[in-house]
Amino acid sequence: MQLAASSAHDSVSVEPGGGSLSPQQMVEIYRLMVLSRRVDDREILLKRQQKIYFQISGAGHEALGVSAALAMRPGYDWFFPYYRDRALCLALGVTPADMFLQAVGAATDPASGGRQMPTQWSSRPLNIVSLSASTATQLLHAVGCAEAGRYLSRHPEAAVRAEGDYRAFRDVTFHGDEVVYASLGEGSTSQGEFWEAMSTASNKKLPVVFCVEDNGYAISTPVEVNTPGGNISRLVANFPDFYFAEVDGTDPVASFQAFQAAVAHCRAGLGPAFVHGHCIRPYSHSLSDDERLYRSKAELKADSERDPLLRMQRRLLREGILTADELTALENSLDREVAEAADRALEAPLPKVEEIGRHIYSEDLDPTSVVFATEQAAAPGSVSGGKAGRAPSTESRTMADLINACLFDEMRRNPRIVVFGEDVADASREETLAEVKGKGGVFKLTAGLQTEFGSERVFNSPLAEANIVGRAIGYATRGMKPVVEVQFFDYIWPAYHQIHNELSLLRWRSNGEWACPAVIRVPIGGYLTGGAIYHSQCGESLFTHIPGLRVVFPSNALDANGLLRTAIRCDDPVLFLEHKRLYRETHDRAPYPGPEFAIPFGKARIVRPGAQMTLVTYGALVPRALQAAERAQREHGIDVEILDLRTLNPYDWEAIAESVRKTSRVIVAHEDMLSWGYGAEIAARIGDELFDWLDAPVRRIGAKDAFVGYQPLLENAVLPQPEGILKAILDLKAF
Ligand SMILES: Cc1ncc(C[n+]2csc(CCOP(=O)(O)OP(=O)(O)O)c2C)c(N)n1
Repeated sequence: MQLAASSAHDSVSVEPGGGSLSPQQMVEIYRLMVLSRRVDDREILLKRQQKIYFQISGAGHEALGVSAALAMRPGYDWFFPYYRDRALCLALGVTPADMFLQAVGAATDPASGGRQMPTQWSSRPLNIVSLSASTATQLLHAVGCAEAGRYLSRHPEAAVRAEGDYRAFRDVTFHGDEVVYASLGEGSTSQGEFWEAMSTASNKKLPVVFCVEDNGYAISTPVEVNTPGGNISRLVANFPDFYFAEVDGTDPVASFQAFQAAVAHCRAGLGPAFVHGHCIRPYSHSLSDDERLYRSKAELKADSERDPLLRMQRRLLREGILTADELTALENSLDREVAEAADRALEAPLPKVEEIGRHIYSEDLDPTSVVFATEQAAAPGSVSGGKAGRAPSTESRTMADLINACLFDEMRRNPRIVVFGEDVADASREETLAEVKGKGGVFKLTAGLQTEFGSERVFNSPLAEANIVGRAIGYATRGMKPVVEVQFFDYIWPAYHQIHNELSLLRWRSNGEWACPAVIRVPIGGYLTGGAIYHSQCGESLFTHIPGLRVVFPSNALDANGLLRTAIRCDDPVLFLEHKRLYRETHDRAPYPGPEFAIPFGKARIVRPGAQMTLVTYGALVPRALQAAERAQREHGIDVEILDLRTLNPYDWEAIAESVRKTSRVIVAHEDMLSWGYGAEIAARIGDELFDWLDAPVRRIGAKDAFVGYQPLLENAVLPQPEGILKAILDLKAF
């Protein structure tokens, strides 16, 4: 194994030998390495005894983990490790007892309270951010975390907690030179998020140490299948401003020297670092895997000769740092420590089943609460908001205007807000702003924000949706308030993984220790005449199906303003869906309602009171339903009540129930496809809970289970139209 560090831009020679490490440090490294292996071995025993439920080991990775931890500062630097980083976590200060509490799924498991598998580390005091089982997602969080640290050090005023601020404005800490660690296996470098994270870290010269722990396999898939040419260092070598080191990751001294240099490079603000450590995987992928099924005997033997524990043991003896007796004594004492910690964990209290719903949402701030009921208190029309400032104005403004105005207001109010996404800046090349008006989003919703608040708070992301959401999560874990934009709902899918498995879950999976109350604004929907398949999509039920995520879908300018304000001040992650067709309509305009105007979530609006039938809807179907209801009244004398849900999670069940009890007939209508759509849930619940009140079956209206075609005839045929809604009203009345 070569010991020479290689670098395209910056290089370091990693010499064999103890270097700057004292004998005591060498012993401490060995102690931590053995401790890590012993915890693994004990867990394997417990798993075989069926006392724990899952085991995946850090065996073979100990030298890398311990040396990375020793080169960094626990509780000062930030850590986004992966499941093999047991030794890293032990060296940072996680105890064997904590690990066994994870393994048994105890209520007192500090990482997750029994919610996550063991090795999904988390420690708030140590700045180890709770990780999921998804490979490589955490790298983008690390990037966002590093950006937030830099932002806070340049804007210390943002760290000050203003009087009266909600819990959403968390206490933040920063030092100005903190470094962020992010690790992964070599197989996971195939994930797009790895490349997205490397790109942004390089572009912004962020202090992130990426550590690839290369054990040669991703479960049964050898390195050359994942990595063209078989060596990830060669592929990343041209990323600018990186410090690169490729080391024998079974040698803690070489690894420590590489990490020391990497951390120094990052701390000095010179850019990110990439440490590629070649290590081994002596215990199969996990206890569910048997590597003898796909690895040759010769290969396994060669690996075992590189076992980092054996090599370190030999070295300590060879260099006279420990005698054989001292080694044995050390190992025996670790055995006792580990056995005692495991025994204690087996006695630990188990999680309470009735608490399964805790920490899905914030327990500190309820977005349905009266705190946000400032609709009445506002003075509509008193000021204009937005770029123009707060000059008196009573003119009606579009939904686009009032969303923009809300962003201006909130950014003025809260220095922790950052806005990023594709094309949201006025101009990435700031110098051109002297002569151009600026872009400010493809729909101009963020126009003027960069000019007003500067390029550190409003900036363009790369064209990569997972990058946007992943970085937002990283920002939010530091207490920042990212309000990001995904340019079109049709292209949210690369970010779906981040939204589903990370954004919405962080609070629950960490048992309330971490949260990421970010806002994702997304233009959505059709009725565009020519929008076709890829600019007309809905699909909100795929997001309302995710616990932990608030989903908002306003139908008019005033609601959009008030709901966006609540979204931004809320302590939960929010998906804020903005219907493109409604952005500049004439019928849904309103005067600017002032900078404190907010609407609580989960409060439907009665758009049209009626006595004979209820029509539950939202978004662009609100004006279409209204058209149909007016005709039903005028031409057929049917009095339809229309409820605009405004927010889809939470939704206003009470308002629905009250209306249905009054009318006994109900239609649920939405623009998204009918089958498995949002209306199915509402209809099912009405059938379940209000059956006795119904005089007719619950009807649903939605798009055909097809795609929106480019030719307007094809669009009209697929999306629900007022005529179709009217027909449903007549049919239901006749039932
Ligand atoms: C996004 C995602 N896809 C698949 C998996 C299932 N899985 C878990 S670990 C793993 C292999 C990872 O290999 P590597 O990155 O080389 O790390 P190693 O386990 O070898 O340390 C796979 C495929 C997952 N957890 N996440």
